[in-house]
Amino acid sequence: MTDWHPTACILCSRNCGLLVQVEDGHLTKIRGDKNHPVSAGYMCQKAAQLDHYQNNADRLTQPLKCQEDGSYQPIDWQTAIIEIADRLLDLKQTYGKDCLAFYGGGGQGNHLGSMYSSTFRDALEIPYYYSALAQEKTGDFWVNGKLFGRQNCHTTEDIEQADCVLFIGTNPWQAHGIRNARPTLKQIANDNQRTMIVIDPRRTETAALADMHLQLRPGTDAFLLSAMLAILVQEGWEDQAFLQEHTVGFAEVRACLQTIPIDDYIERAGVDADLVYEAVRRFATAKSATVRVDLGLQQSLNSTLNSYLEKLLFLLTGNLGKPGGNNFHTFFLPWVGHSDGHAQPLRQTKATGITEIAQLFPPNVLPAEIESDHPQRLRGLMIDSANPVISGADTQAYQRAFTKLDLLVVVDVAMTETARYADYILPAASQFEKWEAAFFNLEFPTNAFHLRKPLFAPFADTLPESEIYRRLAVAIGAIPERYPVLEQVARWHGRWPQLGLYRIALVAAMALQPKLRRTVAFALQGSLGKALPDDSIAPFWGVSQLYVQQHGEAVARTGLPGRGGRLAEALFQRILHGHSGTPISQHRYEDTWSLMGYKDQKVRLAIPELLAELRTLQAQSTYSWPEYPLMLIAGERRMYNANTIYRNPQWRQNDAEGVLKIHPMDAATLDFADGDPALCESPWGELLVQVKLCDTLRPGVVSLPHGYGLDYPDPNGKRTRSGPLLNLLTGARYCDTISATPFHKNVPVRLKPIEIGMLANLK
Ligand SMILES: Nc1nc2c(c(=O)[nH]1)N[C@H]1C(S)=C(S)[C@@H](COP(=O)(O)OP(=O)(O)OC[C@H]3O[C@@H](n4cnc5c(=O)[nH]c(N)nc54)[C@H](O)[C@@H]3O)O[C@H]1N2
Ligand SMILES: Nc1nc2c(c(=O)[nH]1)N[C@H]1C(S)=C(S)[C@@H](COP(=O)(O)OP(=O)(O)OC[C@H]3O[C@@H](n4cnc5c(=O)[nH]c(N)nc54)[C@H](O)[C@@H]3O)O[C@H]1N2
Ligand code: SF4
Ligand SMILES: [Mo]
Repeated sequence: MTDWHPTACILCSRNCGLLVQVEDGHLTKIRGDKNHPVSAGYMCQKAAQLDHYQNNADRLTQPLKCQEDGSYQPIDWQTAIIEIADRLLDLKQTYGKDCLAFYGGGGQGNHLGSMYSSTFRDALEIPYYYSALAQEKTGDFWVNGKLFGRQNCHTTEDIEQADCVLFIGTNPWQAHGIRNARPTLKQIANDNQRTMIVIDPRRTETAALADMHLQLRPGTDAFLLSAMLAILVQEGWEDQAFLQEHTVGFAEVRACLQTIPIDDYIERAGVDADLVYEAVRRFATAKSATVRVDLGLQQSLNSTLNSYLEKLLFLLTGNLGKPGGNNFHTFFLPWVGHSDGHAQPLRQTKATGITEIAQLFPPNVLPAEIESDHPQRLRGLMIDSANPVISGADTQAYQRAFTKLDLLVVVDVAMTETARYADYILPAASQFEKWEAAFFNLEFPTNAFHLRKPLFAPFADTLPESEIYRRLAVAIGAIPERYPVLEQVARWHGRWPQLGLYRIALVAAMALQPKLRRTVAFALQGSLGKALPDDSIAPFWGVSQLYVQQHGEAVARTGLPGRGGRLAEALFQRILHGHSGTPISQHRYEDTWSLMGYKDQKVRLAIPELLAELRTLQAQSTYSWPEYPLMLIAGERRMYNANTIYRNPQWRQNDAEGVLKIHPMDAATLDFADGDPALCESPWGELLVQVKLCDTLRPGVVSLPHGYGLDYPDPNGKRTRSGPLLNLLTGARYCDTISATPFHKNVPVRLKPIEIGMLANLK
């Protein structure tokens, strides 16, 4: 009988535990792993296709260097590493470190390498770190900083226990984002004691299960949510005891909310007023209520303000820090930073002057930073685990800007549209060919972590990122090739971890050599790593130590023995041997408050910048694109899209074309029938699409899927683009003023019929 091996799905932030069978380098059978502490056997239809990630025609096999004629030739690892290191150092010396940036460093499932890439980044002092997170979540992080004292005080949702669940701009049925989405949603729908409310311009699969659906006009969340909050205070439904005990600033917020013209705002949002009043009543009077949001709220007009308003909903009703509410969670490895200007001055980009949030910079400004004529413009860029030519707003801007870089290095498993602009392409081993882990450990009260063993040896001449960045760090002179003393002590540790000798030696070495402190991930890899099944996992020993220092009691509550260093050792051993994932901490609900940034544990409800924006909302015109009468949702999550992780379009079991959904009324006005081709034009670009009539949309709204438009060889070997490359339609400057997150969900467009004869001339 063939063995089932534990691993995880790498397609979305849930990282469901899987059991797989393998044969001849293929994943042959895939099912959910019941032993996974969070997903407990769940998986969705996308995971069944994972062999398309592992095996496809675009897998990179060896390092490549771009030649003068634009072609790529193989180059050996050592030469590539030395040339890249020299060119990075040379750029830094010639133009100063501000000319360097890093993008990505971990996708939906491969975060282990980011411990090494971030250490390399720090060692080279690369100041600008761009990330896909900063085109969705930085508005949220900024608000968290103001309300809770730190930008990484991130809240989770206790959906399973909530009496009332409010989903705003998210469709968990398809996108997941919550634990075991489909059974969880069905459970709420089948329980008439509980209420599900959805705010979405489409009647999504989630909305169809809901008790109430507020099908708003896209981009009007700030109007609808502020009207809901105004109703809440008008009716006196706020939780006075909670506000008194846990917050300051309510009077100021209430004064602002009392000026909201409720009926006008509800009308602008285009929803039925009675439905809105009833939704507020149900939410505010439920025993427990939680708010779950995602891109529909964060990638739409007023995005940072929206993030504030949705949080006020659970804060004013006292739903923070209790079962069935929103709660702070721990991070096993804190991958969201905090930028407050105290530890070091806040960094700003040179050309667009955008300020860091959570230590991140937004992809929306990247092309402008490269194309600028500022003397310290961006010249050297490293991209790892991201495909911004496809996924960033304004594809044309990326294509233009990337040709103006002095150096572009791409680390990926596949030959991507972004890699085609690189000077050097470094091939990474796939996530099933190396030890891996995802840092999306956002659970509360029980948090969990899953370290995965490789299923296969690295393909061809590929390397894991831990080794790629180690070699680069050695080549720039940041770390030694070996750590002989620590390595020796680590051997003893391997035999007698209970003596804690390695810990003492490491602390002493860091005290003696401050440089080692900055590159400790590599020191662990090069010493303790030698005594472990794989050197790349050694930093988790250090991470376990830090996690226990901060959350020791919660770690002990999971049933682990000892305290301090011993407890950390026990946690590390459990992670190392728990191949289906393990719990790492068990908090009590009241502990939520100790996870907050402000020492007095009081939420600062009034955010002056956003209250000011709220006061001027009325003057905001609801629609300012008369030439573009339709509103495009540019990036819907469907059955068969998964970012740009699968390259072979064959993985899709339906919707190969990635159709543009349009309401039958709009289709009738424009004289379109199902399956017609159309030209979709926005103020920023145009795209050929195929229309599909769909009455679940609000009239006036059209929708295209995210993650299409990749080039892949067809059966004759000819590279062909499949489906809409929708970022040809989006604009880099069409974004939030505070966070620069794009307004992808509210792109103004118009549709034109096209003759079949015109097709050949179009993109
Ligand atoms: N199948 C699949 N699942 C995925 C992914 C994938 O590519 N495919 N990607 C993963 C990633 S990276 C992410 S970030 C998540 C995103 O997960 P979600 O944000 O849940 O998914 P989306 O479909 O992008 O958008 C959510 C909803 O917002 C609605 N919406 C559009 N405009 C507005 C508006 O103005 N206001 C409101 N209130 N709603 C609006 C849309 O109709 C849509 O139903 O999904 C993850 N899961
Ligand atoms: N218009 C529009 N644009 C969007 C969105 C939208 O809704 N609308 N959604 C946005 C969102 S929420 C997100 S998160 C981004 C996602 O877009 P990106 O940040 O570009 O990330 P992915 O598409 O997940 O691409 C992951 C890359 O990692 C590579 N990879 C896979 N495994 C490994 C590995 O082990 N090592 C290395 N080095 N590489 C690996 C894959 O080959 C792929 O090239 O797209 C955004 N773009
Ligand atoms: S795509 Fe997300 S929800 Fe589906 S199996 Fe993978 S991790 Fe789980
Ligand atoms: Mo995302």
